[in-house]
Order: sequence, then structure tokens, then C-alpha cells
Amino acid sequence: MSRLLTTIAAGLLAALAIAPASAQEKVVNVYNWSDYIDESVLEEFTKETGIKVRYDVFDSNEVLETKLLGGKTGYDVVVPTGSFLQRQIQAGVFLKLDKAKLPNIQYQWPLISDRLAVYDPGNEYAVNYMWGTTGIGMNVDKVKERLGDIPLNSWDIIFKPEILKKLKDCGIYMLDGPEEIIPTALRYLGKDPNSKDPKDIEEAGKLLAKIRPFIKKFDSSGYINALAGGDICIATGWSGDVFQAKARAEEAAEKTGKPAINIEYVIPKEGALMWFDNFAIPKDAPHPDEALAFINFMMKPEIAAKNSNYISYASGSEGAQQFIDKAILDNPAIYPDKETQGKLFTVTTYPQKVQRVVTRTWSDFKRGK
Ligand code: N2P
Repeated sequence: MSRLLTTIAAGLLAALAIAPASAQEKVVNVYNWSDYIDESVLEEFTKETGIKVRYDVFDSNEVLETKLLGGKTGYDVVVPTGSFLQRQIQAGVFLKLDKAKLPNIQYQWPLISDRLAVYDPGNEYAVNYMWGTTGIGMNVDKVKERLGDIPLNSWDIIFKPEILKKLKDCGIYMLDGPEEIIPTALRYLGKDPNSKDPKDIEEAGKLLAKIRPFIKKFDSSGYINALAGGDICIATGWSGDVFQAKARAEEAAEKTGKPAINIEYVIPKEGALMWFDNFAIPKDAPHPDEALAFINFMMKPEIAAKNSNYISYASGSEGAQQFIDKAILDNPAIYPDKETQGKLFTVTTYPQKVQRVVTRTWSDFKRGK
């Protein structure tokens, strides 16, 4: 091909890649966690606003962060967790929210907005979508078969090599989330989970190294089906994800007529990380107005409730609570009661130097070094 033709062809391809289906068509590009929405609300949004949703998913804050720091993601709405949001705000990657265009912010839960303000002072850049905890998902029968009648409410099951070893044959998954698992390991060691001391992080690394031989896979989304299908018997995991696994196991049982795999989510007695996932708009979002319309729609009490009911996570909307299933609202592993709350801890972002230690510790853990 001549150079001119090649240039024209490349130009056409580029235009096709970025052009909306029709010149007038309004679009919003959303990048959310996997298994984190009732997709019927996307259709409802389009019906109500005429804005089409291009929806894409991720399962790790690190992946989202790499894209955000690189810029030009093409996304209009993203959903970082609080501690990541904190340093991303500092890095200047988000637009300030135009609150005048977010009337449904009135339904947000002040208690949660206040918790979020630790990461986003003054709640300028983000609104909470869902929040939850990082605990343990397990196939209760298989675990009991191997461990006998020991209490299942302790991180001992994960962090004591002599216990975890006994579960190796039935499958152990570990979340690929350094900034969640290292603080959890520190808590287990009786140290401050929010420690920014490289020595503490290396301590956590030593603990992790001991359990490395028994881990089948680092995974932050496939574990839902792996638990539901009986392919693994234990995983560190997120509250709602494990309840989704439980629901999928029950659905499968109904179809096959076999008894359902008994899946449980545990917040161990030593405590668990509590986190907040939030909507934010990248500074270079191609459709910032549509992004605001989307976020506003997601804060509608009925819509927020629909999502919570579908994904089994706690909503940042207080107005939604009247529409949330009682089974979810009354489940202390989803909406922690006072006693459970006492066990939960939160973390803030790492200074850059310490973050490098975290990254290195984690890659050593994964490589089994
Ligand atoms: C959804 C996981 C979101 C919780 N699958 C992690 N912040």
C-alpha cells in the first residue's frame, strides 16, 4: 500500500474506534468491578436518559490505577477503593464532582460519606457506591471434613501453615490484592494493619511465604464460580462475592436436584479489612456530563437497592435501605452489627517509598521467593 493509502486507512480505523454509533448518540464509558451490578439497571438508565452505556470490568485496584495514572483511559466513570482513591486524588487524575448535577446525593448515607472523607477530604471527588469486607469464603463441608471440628472463625485457617496445608488438596485461592492481604496478615500478627513501617511489611511477607506452597492460584474474580462449582474449598474473598457464590451454588442445586454446596463467608474473630468502593470521574473523561448523569442515577434509592439486592454488598445509600431485602440488611456479614463493627479496621494509602516495599513483598510472595 502507498504511504498515503496507509495513512488514510489508519485514520479511518482510528475514527471508527472512537466514533459513537451515530453523531447524536450519547454515551457513557463505565469501568467497574466485575460481578458488581445488576445489569438491568444499565438498560433502565439508557431508557430514562437516552445515554448508552459501554460497560467494562476489572478485578483489581492495581489494574485500574495503572490505567488511571497513564491517562486517556477513555472511561467516564471508574470505581476505585478508598485507599487507592486517596493517592489518585493526590496524583490529580480526577475531576471535581459538580454536585449541582448530582441531586440524588441527598440519599447518600452520612456515616459512609464521613468514612469516605478520610480518603477524599470534603467529599469533593467521589461518592460511595458499595462497601464491604475482606474475609474468608469456604466450602464448609469440605473444610470440616479436613479440619475436623475446629472453629472456622479465625485467620488461623489461612495463616497457620499446618492448618492450611490440610486444605491444599481441595483447592485454595488467594485474592490478588497486596494492599488488602498484607494489612490482614499484619492484623493477624497483632501489628497495626495500617502500618507504614517497611519492617512490618517484611514481617507480613515472611508469614505469607510460609503459606505460599499451598496456594493454587491468585485470583480476585474467578473464585466466585470456583467456590460455587466445588472446584476449591477456601478463598480469601470479598463479602458480597462469597454470597454470590453461595447463591450460584443454590441455583445449581435447584437445577440438578443435588444438595447445594454449603458456602459461608466468615469475618474472622481477629478482624477484617473494611473498604469503600466509589464512583469518580477521570479528569480527561470524554463525556463528563453523561458520567454525572450515570452517577446520579446510581444513587437513586430504588436503583442502589436493586444493585445491593443483586450483588449482596452494602450500599452507600441510606435512602436505599427501605428497598433492600431484609436478608441482606439483617446479615451482619454484609451490614455489620455493632459487635462485628468492633472487629473491622480500615487502611489508608502508602507513601510511595513504602508502596514499593509492598509491591516487592507481594511479587516475592506470588513467585514463591
Ligand atoms: C466485586 C468486588 C468488589 C469489591 N466483585 C472489592 N473492592
